[in-house]
This record gives sequence, C-alpha cells and structure tokens, in this order.
Amino acid sequence: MTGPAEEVRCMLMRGGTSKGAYFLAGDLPAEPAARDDLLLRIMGSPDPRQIDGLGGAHPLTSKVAVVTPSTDPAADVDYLFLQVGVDEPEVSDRQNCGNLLAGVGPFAVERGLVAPGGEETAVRIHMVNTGDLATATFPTPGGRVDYTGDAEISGVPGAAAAVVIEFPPGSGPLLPTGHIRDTVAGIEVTCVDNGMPTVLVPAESLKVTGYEGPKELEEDAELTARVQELRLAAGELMGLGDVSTTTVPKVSLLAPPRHGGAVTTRTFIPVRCHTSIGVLGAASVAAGLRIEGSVGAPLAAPPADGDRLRVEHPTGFTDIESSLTTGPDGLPRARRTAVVRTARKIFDGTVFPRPAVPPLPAPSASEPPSGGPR
Ligand code: NQM
Repeated sequence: MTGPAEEVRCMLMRGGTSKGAYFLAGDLPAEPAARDDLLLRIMGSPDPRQIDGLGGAHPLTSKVAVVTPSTDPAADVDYLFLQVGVDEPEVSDRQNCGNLLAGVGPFAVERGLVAPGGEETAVRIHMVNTGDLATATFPTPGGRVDYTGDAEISGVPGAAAAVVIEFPPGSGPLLPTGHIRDTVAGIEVTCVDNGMPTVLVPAESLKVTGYEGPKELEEDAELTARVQELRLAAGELMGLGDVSTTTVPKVSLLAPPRHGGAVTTRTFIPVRCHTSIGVLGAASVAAGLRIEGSVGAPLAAPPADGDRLRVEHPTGFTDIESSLTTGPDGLPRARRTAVVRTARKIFDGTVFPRPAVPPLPAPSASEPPSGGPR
C-alpha cells in the first residue's frame, strides 16, 4: 500500500552553463538528511542516466539551489548550493556554484522574495556554502524578469539577458596553503581559492598538451589517476582534509592561450572534465594567473592593463574581471571579481519524486523467518 505521491514546488533553470532545480527552502524538509534523500529521489540519483528524475546525467546538470530570505543584513536572500551525485547517492554542500548563482536573483524575484527594482533589479546574495556575498543585477522591465537579451556566453546556444555578478573580496585567503607554489605528488602547482578551491597545474607536467577534449582526457586512465593523486594531496595542504569523496578542490590544467585569451584550461570537477569551466573556478584561475611567481604566470598572456581576463576552455571562453591587492601578511588577496552570465527559467511547477524506499518491517516473534514458507 502506498500513500499519496509527494509533490514539491520547483523551478528548473539554466544558470550559466549549468542547469538545476531551484527550491524555496520552505518547500523542502528542514532536516538535511530528509532533504537530501528527497533531492536524490527528485533528481533520479543514483543512476548514471538519472532516468527517473530531473537530473541530466552529468554533474553540470545535477545541481540544486535552495533559496530563502536572508537573515544577514548585507543580503536579500540566502543561496545554498547542493551538488547531487549522478551515480552515487551523495548530496554535497562542500562547494559553491557560480553558474547556478546566475539564476538565484531571477528566482528570488519570480517567487516574490525580492521586489523588482525598476528596469533593473540588483539582488544581494549570501552564499551559504562559503559565507561570501555576491550581487546579481538583471533586467526587470515592468516588474517582471526579462530573460531575453543579447548577451552570449560560450557553451550556451543563442543569446539571453545579461546577469552581471559582482563579488566583493572573499572571506578566506587567496592562497590557502600560504605559498605561491607547492610541490604536490612531485609536481609544482599553485593552489588558489577565489571562491572555488582550485589546483593550477601546467598541463605539460602531466604529460598532456592541455588542448585535448574533455572526453579524451577523461578516458586517459594514467592522467586521471595522477589528477586524483594530486588532488588528494593538495586537498590536505589546502586545509580541506580528506577530499576523496568531495567535489573540491578542482584541478585545472593550464596551457598557453590559442585564441587571443590569457590561458587555455581543462578543468577536472573533479572526476569528469568540465565542458567549459565553472564561474568561480575561472575566477580562481584568473586570480592565480595574476600572482607573480605562480605556475600559471609563465605560460599565460594576461592583458597589459584592465581587469578583464579571458579564460579559454573546451567550448570557448569565460571573461572574468578581477583585481588583487596585498594583505597585511604580504600575500595577495582578491580585491574585486565580476562576471557576466545569463540564466533562463525553463519550467515552473510541481515535481513528483520517486517514492521513498519503505524501511523493511522488523521481524516479529510470531512471523516465520523472512523468505521462509508461510
Ligand atoms: O566554479 C562546476 C559549474 C561548476 C561550478 C564545477 C561553478 C563555479 O560550471 O562557480 O559554477 O566546477 O563543479 O557550474
């Protein structure tokens, strides 16, 4: 006997080059274990095809944003990002996502959490995963979110309204190990965190060019083993502890630019290779290239002036505006980071999760052993 189907209010949105399910916190269970169980059933995980849920069978399309009015006076809304495993029954809050972030402001207006502010609305967002702030500005003519526009971002067909995201200086150090270079698993790397813990590695140190496609890199067993070895060791050094089951740090392989940008990237997130690059991942690469003495500096071609830097990736490029300053400890710190993204509402409605697996009934003394004849 089953009860009535569960139903949950949900909006599916593309945020930048990712896609995810957006929820009001009040529409989900407050208790994290119950919430995560529900989200796995909504997304269709664990299953490599996520055939019985909303997930798109890739980490970039198996994401969740949970939004609620903020209690932080510096913010309008709180945004909790959850990465839902595709083939593992895991839901992680250990990383942030700058792509789904692009949909948070529009979602907050759509759900009435923030009143539209005229032709444009600026929503101040507290990113719960890292404690950092962001402000997203997007068009709201006539008091409605307008998703149409002429902004193009690599990895997304067509054009849409720009969502301009500004990040004030982050709360943590830019160099989590306290060093510009570290030798990890025998390789010189630079560990950067400008919103996303990222290990920068010259591609040639891992015996690849850095221009291969994501599929070819993912299928290179020797490379992926090295990337994982390096990530585990770097995770410890970066103060992240045992990262064997977490999605951070990311590993970004760097090579000289080929299309007029500042650098070429191939980024492991951390097992699959990104088809482009995450927003905060790109912000971390951009900051890393600006640090004199980093492993990225000699192979990069950063612009002579201005804050804008173009990070090339497998499907195009991401432009990041960033500038650094020096902290009291003499180490570099982020001063400002900004990026242009787009987002789009795909559907708004009710999602029906796969039913929960009922707990096995406890055997009673009067019943024969399970599986036995009755
Ligand atoms: O770095 C993928 C993405 C991301 C995260 C990942 C992101 C970011 O492309 O800000 O957006 O690195 O797992 O959405």
